[in-house]
Amino acid sequence: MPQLVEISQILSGKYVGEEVTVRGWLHNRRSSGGIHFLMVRDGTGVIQCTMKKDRVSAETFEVAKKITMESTIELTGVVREDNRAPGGYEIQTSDLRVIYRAEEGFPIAKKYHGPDFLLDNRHLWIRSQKMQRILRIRARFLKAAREWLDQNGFTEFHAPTLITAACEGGATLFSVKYFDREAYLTQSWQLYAEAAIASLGKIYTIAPSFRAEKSRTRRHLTEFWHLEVEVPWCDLEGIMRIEEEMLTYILHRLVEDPIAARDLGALGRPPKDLLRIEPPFPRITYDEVVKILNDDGIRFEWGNDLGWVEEKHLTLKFDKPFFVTHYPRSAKAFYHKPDPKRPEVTLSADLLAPEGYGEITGGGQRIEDLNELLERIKENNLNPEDYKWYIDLRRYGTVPHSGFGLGVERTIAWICKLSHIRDAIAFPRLINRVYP
Ligand code: NSS
Repeated sequence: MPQLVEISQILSGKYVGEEVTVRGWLHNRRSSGGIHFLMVRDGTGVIQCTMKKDRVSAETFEVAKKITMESTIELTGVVREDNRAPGGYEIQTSDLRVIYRAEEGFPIAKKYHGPDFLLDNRHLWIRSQKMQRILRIRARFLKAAREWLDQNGFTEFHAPTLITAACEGGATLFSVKYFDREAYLTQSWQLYAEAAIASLGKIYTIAPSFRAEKSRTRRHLTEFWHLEVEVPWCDLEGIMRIEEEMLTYILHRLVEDPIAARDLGALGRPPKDLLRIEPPFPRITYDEVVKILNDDGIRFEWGNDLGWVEEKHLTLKFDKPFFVTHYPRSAKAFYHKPDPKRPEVTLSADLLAPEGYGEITGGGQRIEDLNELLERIKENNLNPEDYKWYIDLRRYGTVPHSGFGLGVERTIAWICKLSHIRDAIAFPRLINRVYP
């Protein structure tokens, strides 16, 4: 058998003039005169394979005529450069073997399907070119994030998923029956991360977080992937620098990678948009945001958290990510450190993606003082008993520290210019969907 190769390698220009074998799924087929055009997909890419009647046996030509979509096949032929072929290369087929013939009637046809149909058939829809591209970018995004964090001295740390105390408020906790008591699914690794910095120093995680979000929006999942970072001896400005450096590195790595760059372009994101993003990102205060909104005729009261309408309006004014800092203590969770110069606001920062997308990270400086933490727990009507071990951290070797959490799907949605967060993950969990 000629050498078995990956389609991505053919598309990168290797193997021109050589005979190769590819193995994959029949993505599509059309015939015209004496030629079959077979689109073959192998998980690394899709390539056009032409089959001319006079180049193969009559039997093989007949097999190709009757083959069903999504059948698994092995195909051999010579690679040619051809700018009429999608991707610029094609295989001139000399042999074709069907490994498993798919049933007739693959549910996803070449016609418009509504979002519910595609979500019901998500196990098949993830084979689409669009989903392939997004999932590849997502994988490369996380690889680049790990690279940056590892190169900069961060240690990966894993926090539990089953927990007993809320980090981001009780309203969005999923409760789980834990033998004869109640437990919850984690909303964030943060409280455990604050314990772990005294063991490992600078740390990060990439893990799922859960929120029982009751609203149906284009930017909320009930299960999302959270890239979180926690750093001892770090203040608000320090953590914003880490965020902008890390995100810039990731974006530039994506653009430098020919496959990711091609995927971005095909999804409607010109790679150069990402290449011009460089630190420092603009920083505006919450107070300035309130003024901008009201000046623009959007009535917004100081003290509230920014919602979708406000963020959308604001982010349309920017073409790179920017920080909103110093949110009021009434709009932020109990662990945020009040600004010593102005205790009604916190040393917090959210990073907002431009072009109408909005918040992609949340974070800031944490309270390190025991009494201040006790006071904030009380102010938020939380039970100190539930936070006993977390409070302990302020008794034994407390330290100024900061951290943030980046929503992976929100960030991917912005990078790939998606209109809904559900397409940034293979099997989205939404208020009305846990299947398939
Ligand atoms: O609630 S956050 O703003 N902050 C935290 O959870 C901190 N405890 C993180 C930390 O400092 N370690 O959530 C962080 C990010 C937020 O900016 C979004 O990008 C994302 O997590 N996020 C979500 N993505 C998708 N769906 C939902 N429901 C969601 N909630 C938050």
